[in-house]
Amino acid sequence: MGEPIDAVARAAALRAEIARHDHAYYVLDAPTVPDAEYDRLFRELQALETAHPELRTADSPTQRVGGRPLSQFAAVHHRVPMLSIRTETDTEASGADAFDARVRRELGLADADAPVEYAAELKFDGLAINLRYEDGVLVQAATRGDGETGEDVTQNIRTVRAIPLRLKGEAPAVLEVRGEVYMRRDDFEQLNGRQFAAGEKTFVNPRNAAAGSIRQLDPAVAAKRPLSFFAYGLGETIGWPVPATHAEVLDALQAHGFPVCEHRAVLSGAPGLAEFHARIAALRDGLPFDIDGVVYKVNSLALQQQLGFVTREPRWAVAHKYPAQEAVTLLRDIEVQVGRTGALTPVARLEPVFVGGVTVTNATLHNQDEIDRKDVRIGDWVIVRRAGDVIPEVVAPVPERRAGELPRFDLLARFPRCPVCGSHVVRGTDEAVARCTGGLFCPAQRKQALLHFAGRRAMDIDGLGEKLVDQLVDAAIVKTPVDIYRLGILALANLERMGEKSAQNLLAAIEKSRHTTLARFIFALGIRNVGEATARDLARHFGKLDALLDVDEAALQQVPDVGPVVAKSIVEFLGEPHNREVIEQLRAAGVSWQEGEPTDAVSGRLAGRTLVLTGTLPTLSREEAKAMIEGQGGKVAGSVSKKTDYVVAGEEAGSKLAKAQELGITILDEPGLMALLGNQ
Ligand code: I6G
Repeated sequence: MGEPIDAVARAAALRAEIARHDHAYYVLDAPTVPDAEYDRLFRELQALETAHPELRTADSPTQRVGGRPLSQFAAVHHRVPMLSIRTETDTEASGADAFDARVRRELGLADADAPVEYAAELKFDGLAINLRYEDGVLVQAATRGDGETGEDVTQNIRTVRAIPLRLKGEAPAVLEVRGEVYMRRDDFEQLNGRQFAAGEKTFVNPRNAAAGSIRQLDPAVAAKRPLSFFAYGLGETIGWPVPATHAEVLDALQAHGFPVCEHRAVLSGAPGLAEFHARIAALRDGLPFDIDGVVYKVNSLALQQQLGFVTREPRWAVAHKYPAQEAVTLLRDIEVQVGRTGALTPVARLEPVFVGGVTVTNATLHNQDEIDRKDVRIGDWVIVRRAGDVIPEVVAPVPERRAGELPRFDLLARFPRCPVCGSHVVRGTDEAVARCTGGLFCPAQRKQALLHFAGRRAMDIDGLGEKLVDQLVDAAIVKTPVDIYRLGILALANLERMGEKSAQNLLAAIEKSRHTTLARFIFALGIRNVGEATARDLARHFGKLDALLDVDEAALQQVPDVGPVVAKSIVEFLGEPHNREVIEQLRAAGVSWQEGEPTDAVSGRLAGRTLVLTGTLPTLSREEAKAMIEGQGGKVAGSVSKKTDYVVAGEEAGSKLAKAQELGITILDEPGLMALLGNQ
């Protein structure tokens, strides 16, 4: 029984429309419809095909995913062998000269003859694939294998949305298109993030991720992998008008709906090739995908035929490489580098290796989480990557080369103290980074700490900016903030670009800064998580510096807006003897401020407010709640009246709660009270 004409026509129209949107989105990178509209079209087609299964054609976009898992891939014989391409490992311009000279010799050209015309493209770092279209429909996709026989990966290739399921334009009897399946770097990073979060294996680089995805036996898994594709050549063709040049072949493939990389050119002779090689080298790090070189082909297909092959490699093409961006070497040790903010970055000490054009001996490991994610251990053979000017990084270990059990690396266990200043190293519960608590004392943090100390909102030393701090620290004239107050005219005037007048101005500014406020002084100390507002709250709450110096975390949390994280930072900072020393030396050097009384009782958040407690609170005892309220200047009363501002009610609150409701008084639970106290 035939299907209703309407349904047949509608399904065909939907397939064509969805294919158009896919092409716009995945090939042209220029979406034409909102996602919701696309989804609606897709669902309509699915519904039609469910009602009329006969309408489900091989080129239907609904068929991109849905194949069953395989037990193994079938073998595919390539009707036209998939050749490999000769590589030119001389990464200099001379590599291009050598190829051009060979081509000219083989073609019997004399020096006086015209330059050869070449087509140049990028050498994408992915997996080569042959796509077979019969009567315009994708019927088979295969890997290269040994060039004669590959694996049938059609189900997985169908999931790659940039690959058309039906050719645009005139459909030849047979058209085999060759190209590279690859993964963009941003897609790769996101995929690895998702894999790690799901506790699944992460991939070493985009190439491995692409190849692994195409070799997946379960197409549902492959469908979740963000793969891309570039077409670059032909296999078998029947009934297809083959153009005269390679550049025109690429144009024709583009017209059939394939993605063809925009970075391609038709060039003249060796100088053209060398120029292309250099131009792409400059672009390389900014490309959204990895390449390992460029490909040159003699542009004329007639000349290609004349040149023919040596063994399995065409004489008319070459891949001109760039210096490899990855290499394998031995991880000898892990040390740490202390940054200007006190962050400890683990650094791999490597057996020297040539990568990305230089010899690399150190590479970053970022932080403990990254070490765990990659499972890198001292003694491992590791893959090191250096792309462009970026800092070399350890990408992954080579698990097959791990000699027996190696202990896991634990940064805090290995570096409980800062290797630069000996202060304790800590890592916040939600922080990826471990930090030195040395602050003002730690030489690694010295310049940063001094700049902060002298800043306009801190001690406000006019004229003590970045350049001067650099000079003073580099000349070892200033080590800690105290040294600023010991500066003399001689030391200053001898500095570069500093005349006597400027030196005098600076000394005057330093002198002026000696008299400050407690809030500014606390802020100037550069305690982590203590900003200007918190410093002000601390000054107001404690009134005197000595009152602050020996408090514990619980007492600190009585201060408005000071929660556990800030309280911990303060206690850690003040717990370091070096920091105490700096504070004492500053006082001894004459830095001073007006001290006051603790002021929360009159100016705390609850000053002038009356609260009533009733019932049992979930975590706070009545005494604790009372102390906290009073700590903020509030009063706790025994009964509810019109003068009551808040009633804090817990479990089994009785008549006081009823009375509060009657009087329309604001009722708080424990979290509400905490919020009121500024202690969420
Ligand atoms: O034209 C090409 C561009 C890129 C290629 C090529 C390539 O590799 C990523 N690889 C081969 C084997 C051939 N042409 C023949």
